[in-house]
Amino acid sequence: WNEPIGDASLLLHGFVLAQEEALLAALRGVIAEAPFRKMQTPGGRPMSVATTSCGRLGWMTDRRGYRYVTGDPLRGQAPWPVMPPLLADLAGQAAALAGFPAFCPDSCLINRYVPGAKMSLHQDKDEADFSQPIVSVSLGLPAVFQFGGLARSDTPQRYLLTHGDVVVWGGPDRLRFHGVLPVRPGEHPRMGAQRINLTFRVAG
Ligand code: MD3
Ligand code: FE
Repeated sequence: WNEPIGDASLLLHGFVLAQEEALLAALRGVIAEAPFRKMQTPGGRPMSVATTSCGRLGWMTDRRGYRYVTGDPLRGQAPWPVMPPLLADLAGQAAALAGFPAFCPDSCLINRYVPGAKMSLHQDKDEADFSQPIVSVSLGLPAVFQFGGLARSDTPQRYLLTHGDVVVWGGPDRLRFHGVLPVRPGEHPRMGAQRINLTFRVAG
């Protein structure tokens, strides 16, 4: 079912489950080409999530800052894997249901959380056009998502994101602070002891 969670954000429970196997096969292909790696924050601390990307632009962070790049730093600036059309289509369909009919992402950031990994409250501000929504797909172990306000100090709402859930974040919600609480230990029948989150963006 579809659950509005903000002025212009929509949680589509189980939206990708009908295409679970094709989606996982596409994801495996991307990861085989551009493996997960742990990046460093500009402050020099390792992120607890491991990341990779597909699409024209991939997100990275190192001592020089957060940014999108066309070449994978782990593979000699080779282009990021092509965004599998199935993934781009699913993201586009979800965005349309939330009122964004022409969503054409040029970047898909893939985050892997093992138990204990988390993402602290932050805003996504590295993209060029904040009028474009972000679409996320959650896979594997459940996680508590924190959805705050436009100020870091605003008390966040909490939502449980589970395997197959898709969220479209747009309009005034696009710049809300958000984060993920530490993933609890567990074993997902299809994904094992991990959570994988895909975020589709128009970055450039
Ligand atoms: C709400 N990832 O990669 S996805 C991120 O589960 C990130 O890996 C989280 O935050 C994860 O930047 C959350 C959901 C998400 C993504 C971007 C948003 C929610 C958002 C941007 C604005 C508001
Ligand atoms: Fe984010």
